[in-house]
Amino acid sequence: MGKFYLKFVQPGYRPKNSELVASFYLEAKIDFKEAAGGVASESSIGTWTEVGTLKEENLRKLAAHAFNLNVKKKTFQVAYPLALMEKGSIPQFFSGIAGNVFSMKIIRNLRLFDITFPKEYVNSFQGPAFGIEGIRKIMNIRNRPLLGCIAKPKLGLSAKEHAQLAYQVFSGGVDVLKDDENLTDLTSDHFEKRARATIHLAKKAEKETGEKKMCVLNVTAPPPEMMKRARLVKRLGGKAVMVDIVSVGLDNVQMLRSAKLGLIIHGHRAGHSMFTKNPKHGMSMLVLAKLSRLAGVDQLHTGTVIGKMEGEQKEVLEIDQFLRNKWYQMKSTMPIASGGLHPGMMPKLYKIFGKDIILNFGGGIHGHPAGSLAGAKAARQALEAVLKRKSLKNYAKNHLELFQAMEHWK
Ligand code: RUB
Ligand code: CA
Repeated sequence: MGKFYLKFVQPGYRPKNSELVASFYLEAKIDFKEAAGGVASESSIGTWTEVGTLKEENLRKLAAHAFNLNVKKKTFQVAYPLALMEKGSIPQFFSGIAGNVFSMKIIRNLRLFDITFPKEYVNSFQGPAFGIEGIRKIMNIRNRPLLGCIAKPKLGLSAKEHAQLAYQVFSGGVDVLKDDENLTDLTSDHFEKRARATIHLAKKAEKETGEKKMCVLNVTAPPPEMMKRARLVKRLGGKAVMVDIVSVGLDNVQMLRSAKLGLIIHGHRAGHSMFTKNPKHGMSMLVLAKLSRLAGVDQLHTGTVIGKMEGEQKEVLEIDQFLRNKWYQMKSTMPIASGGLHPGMMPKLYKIFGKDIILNFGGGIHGHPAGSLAGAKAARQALEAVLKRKSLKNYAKNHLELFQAMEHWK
């Protein structure tokens, strides 16, 4: 078995521009080199033994090559010829490169921590329909982060209460109000009722404030229902839908994108830590972010650095930078920092993330001692202070809601 796998190892291999190059961390139960070859074999054209049906010519043309082996660091790379890949297909990517290899007995731990895709492969995907530029145009916000809010409690509000909450935070200065990840179509809060009422009140808030307001409605559901709900949002004049990318799968995100509904796709990543959290096994959030951008996500949750969720600064910034950077023909994706944030954190958030970000507050708005409207005002005041280069402490002297927030979350 191991000897056959060595056919897939070429330590000094120089990958071609047309190849995908995956970077792995590997803890093997057998010789490292043989195991690395095993990963290259099983994720490309090989199996555990020689088979007469595999012609030498095909082996030469289609075999993936393990190279750049570092036994001490337990890392290696695999170059995959483009001919192994179905262009424009996220499912086929998972079935090959992120497939059976994670189940092999010869492996104790295996992590796909990065991947580079060739131009032809990237350009075969639709990618985001809007990207950062498109979102800024729709929202008419040029030079600052977008201020987002998650309706809270995450479940338990009626559709009417949810819409009224949206109206309050929009009036207070929030740009984007989103459903939470498990809020779909519930007996206590029907999707259609929520969508109608929330979009209606968002339009009212737009007229009153002169600002654009975005409701992000969660269409996460089995695919036909997901599509039905997205079409409803479009008919109602909505701007965006949210989808839980791990729950529905990136193939269904591709389907949503292919429908060309003219809606911004907001990607919530609930559940990603099942395979991204263990640093020795699974797939990194960076790889998931690359795949999400290919699939067509316009806005993606990537971590806060200082909030309540996992994600070190180096990792989060690397992901965010990737999402904003040029990538062949692909539009950008706007990162979202969300989870455990409150207005007092605004200076740090702006310093870490800059302006191309959605700063998203749930508890940090609705937990304000004077209520959600005051919470929204406090968050907007904090953002204003930062943009005017004033300290929150000074700004709070003339801004009651910010003052109250800072007293509350010391
Ligand atoms: C945050 C929240 C989101 C998290 C998800 O609410 O509801 O689901 O942002 O995490 P709150 P991530 O502001 O009350 O903490 O964005 O890291 O995927
Ligand atoms: Ca949530």
